[in-house]
Amino acid sequence: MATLQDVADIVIAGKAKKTPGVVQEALDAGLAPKDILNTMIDAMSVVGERFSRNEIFVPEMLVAAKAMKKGVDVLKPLLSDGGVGSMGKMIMGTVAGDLHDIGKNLVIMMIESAGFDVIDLGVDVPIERFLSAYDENPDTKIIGCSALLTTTMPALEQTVAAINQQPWRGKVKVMVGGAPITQEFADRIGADAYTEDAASAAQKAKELVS
Ligand code: B1M
Repeated sequence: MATLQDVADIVIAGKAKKTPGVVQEALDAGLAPKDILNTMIDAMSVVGERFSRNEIFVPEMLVAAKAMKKGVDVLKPLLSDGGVGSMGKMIMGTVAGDLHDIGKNLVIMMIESAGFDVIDLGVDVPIERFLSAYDENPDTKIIGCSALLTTTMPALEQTVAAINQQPWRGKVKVMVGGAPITQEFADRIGADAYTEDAASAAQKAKELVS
């Protein structure tokens, strides 16, 4: 029987092969999927703090991220309600220069669960790719952009600025998020919405299209 502490420990240790088993054991012990997910998110914060203190380095961050992804895979069917596409299309990507995708993937998972059909552009997405994805999918209701580094906040600003210049801007909502982003920053760069986490992103997406 695994505890939440076991889940945190296995993610922090970056044991990607063992993580699914520990997550499954935690579920079998009756722990709630949302609590297990939040534990993994908190574990990534611990990893980040250790990185900031130079106690660990990029490879350790990378293996922790892989472990978390494997754990999320186990939870995915339990966290999403399988809603498909009824709310319309959303384009999502992490902005140019930024390789972080765990947060974006969680947002996608929750937004799909809310009934959106998500086009995932991946990480390090150039401005032109956000624009061409809209051209390929002109029925898109929302474009979502993640930025997880303070150094990629300018790329987020430039991406939103480019979207704001498009003739189709009035037909689409722009949503932004990521650890360094604030409501104030989102307002300043001309985004329509900002949310702090994946659950509120799904809620906000529903509000934006209603
Ligand atoms: Co990086 N990294 N990293 N990293 N990394 C951080 C972000 C950092 C805070 C660590 C630290 O120093 N404490 C720091 C940034 C500091 C800063 O910005 N000033 C940092 C750094 C410095 C770097 C490198 C520069 C390190 C280096 O090379 N020297 C490098 C940059 C690479 C690049 O992108 N160009 C780098 C690399 C990496 C790895 C590749 C090793 C790996 C990423 C692997 C991957 O994602 N596949 C990694 C990791 C794992 C982290 C930490 C440890 C964890 C990130 C994470 O997944 N968090 C992170 C430390 C930390 O976060 N405390 C760190 C969990 C995730 C669920 O949270 O991403 O915030 P988050 O997403 C949330 C919300 O932000 C929100 O909802 C999500 C779910 O609740 N959200 C949205 C996100 N997008 C949204 C969009 C929305 C709405 C909400 O609407 C559209």
